Amino acid sequence: MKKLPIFAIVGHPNEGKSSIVATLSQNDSIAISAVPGETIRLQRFDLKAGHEVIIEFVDTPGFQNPQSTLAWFRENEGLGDERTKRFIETHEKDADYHHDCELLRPIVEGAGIIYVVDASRPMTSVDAAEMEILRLTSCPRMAIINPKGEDVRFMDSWKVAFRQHFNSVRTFNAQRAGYVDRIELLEALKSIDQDWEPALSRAIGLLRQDRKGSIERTAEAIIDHLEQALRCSCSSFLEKESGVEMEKHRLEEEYRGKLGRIEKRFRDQVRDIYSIRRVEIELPENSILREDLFSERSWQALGLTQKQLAIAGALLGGGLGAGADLAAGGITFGVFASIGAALGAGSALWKGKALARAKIKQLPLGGLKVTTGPNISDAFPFVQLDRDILYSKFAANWAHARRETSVELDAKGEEEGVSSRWTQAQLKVATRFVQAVRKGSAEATELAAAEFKTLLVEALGGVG
Ligand SMILES: Nc1nc2c(ncn2[C@@H]2O[C@H](COP(=O)(O)OP(=O)(O)OP(=O)(O)O)[C@@H](O)[C@H]2O)c(=O)[nH]1
Ligand SMILES: [Mg+2]
Repeated sequence: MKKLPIFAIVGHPNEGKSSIVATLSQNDSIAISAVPGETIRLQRFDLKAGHEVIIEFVDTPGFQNPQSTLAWFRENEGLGDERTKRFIETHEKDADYHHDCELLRPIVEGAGIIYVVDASRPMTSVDAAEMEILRLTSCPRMAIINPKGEDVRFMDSWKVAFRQHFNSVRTFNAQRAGYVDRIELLEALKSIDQDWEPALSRAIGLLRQDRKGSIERTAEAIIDHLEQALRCSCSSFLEKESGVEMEKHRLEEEYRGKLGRIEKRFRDQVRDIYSIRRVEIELPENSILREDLFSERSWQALGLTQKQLAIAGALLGGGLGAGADLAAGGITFGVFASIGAALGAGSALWKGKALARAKIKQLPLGGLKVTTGPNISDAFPFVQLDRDILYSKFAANWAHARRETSVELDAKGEEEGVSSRWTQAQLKVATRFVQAVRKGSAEATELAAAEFKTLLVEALGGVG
């Protein structure tokens, strides 16, 4: 049994080799460029499950001199790796064969080959030479069609050639492949060399386990975020009643800003869970997630149906009805008259830190405390939840090769909200959590969170 499965990615410049490595190894720091010749030397990237390296991918610049390399391979006989070894020994000091030697080296070390082509272009004699060299090395090898363009005219001729030269042929779009596509490709790699089967099966098992952990952490992050969003409020203190209307507007802005910041923190956390280190992952053009949290489109597309809202309303008791929600987004204002001694936590927000507690007593009596939030609408928690779930699914299936903003996601890339499909029993689980948070009971919140987590794990697509 070979220990660590190693695969070298080979192909013409600009065919998407580094993109395949980035998506398979879940590493978005790999250099990908529209200009051919980006990768100029061999680079090794590990795919890890937890801290354990389970597969190694070797990114290569591709062949430098395939025609004359093939000529040499044809002139020189040799069994197994022996001929490849001799080729490297003979050419390693020759600058004309630098890349060829480099990419053949992992094969001698026991690596398999993943040959990448963009099958939207016709096959050339250079491609034929490359495929023939790989066949003559007799290493385990798979061809991957990375369909960069829509053109399928040449697909059949590619497939015929592939069948003659490779143990397996797969289509894999490096910029769109999600978790399931990645697992399927790894499963297929098992078939190119039986010796790898045990190690790859173990690797896939560890990846699934790792995925399970990520989904559970995501569910926990959603629960934390929802709790913060439900508790979120802003207050200030006014000396005169005449300023209340203006202050309400200002506070509403402040409240929205605060919600936005805690949602951003949540999204940062989710990206971190899925090893997305690029600061902004680009949401598709028509994504509902690009909408403001309180926009009408968000509240129509996400959250509960009218029928469910009636159920949630009854379970929550005393919230706002659906009609009022759409108008105000459930943002409520409290205006409280206060006197110096009664100033609570809200007053500390007044003029920020300038207001020291010791000075509170010097405040004129009879001021007003203005508060925005917490949000009391029945619909709000579910709109926020759907946003979190959609974002999480998007991040969980992010292809680490994606760079350009122009990349469109498949229609299945974004679904409508999840909560509108929840049954009464599921709504009960969710509302129990919302209610516990609103009541401010830490114990009840913790208790409800456990069951809620199971529901969220399921909503995130299960852990399979
Ligand atoms: N549309 C589309 N573009 C892709 C796909 N895969 C890669 N590309 C683009 O093709 C270009 C080349 O991708 P790379 O991954 O750098 O290709 P490479 O084979 O490593 O290139 P070199 O290192 O130059 O040999 C980049 O602009 C990629 O964004 C794909 O599946 N679809
Ligand atoms: Mg490259």
